[in-house]
Amino acid sequence: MVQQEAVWLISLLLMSLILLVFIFVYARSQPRQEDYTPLKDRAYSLRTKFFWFLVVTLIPTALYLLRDLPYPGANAETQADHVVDVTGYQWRWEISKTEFKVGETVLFRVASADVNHGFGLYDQNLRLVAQIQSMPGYVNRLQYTFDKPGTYKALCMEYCGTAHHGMISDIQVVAR
Ligand SMILES: [Cu+2]
Repeated sequence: MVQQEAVWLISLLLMSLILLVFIFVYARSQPRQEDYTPLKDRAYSLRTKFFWFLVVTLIPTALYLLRDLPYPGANAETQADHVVDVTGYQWRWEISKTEFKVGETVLFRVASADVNHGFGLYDQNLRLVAQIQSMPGYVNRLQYTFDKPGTYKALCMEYCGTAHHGMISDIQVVAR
């Protein structure tokens, strides 16, 4: 009995001590208004400056980046000089017209007769200039304006079997 009372007393003492620590920390943590006023003012003025900085830089940037809007959409046939049908086969391309003049805008209607292919249009330095999926059951539209003369190439961009690498067709673009 005596032991139990001693343990109880010690527990009570320790709990009080912990409570005191909590009260001390809580009392010390109360913000004193006057300490923070200059800091708050500085932060708010910084925030206001940052806001105007964003307004001044981001609005012109957005306008500049969106200057090409509206992008030519899916119903762009009327704007194109030629509408060309492209069909992917294992392993060749069938392209209804392969000779164009510089400055001409071509709308490629790309489909596939068998499996998924990728219609990739490369300029004569083999730099990719336009690409779209060639899929069975879909006609995907890709519009491109040839701005340089030369021999462009259509390459398959999606591995489609043994002779995938052989799916290369030339497209000639001649100066006006
Ligand atoms: Cu292919």
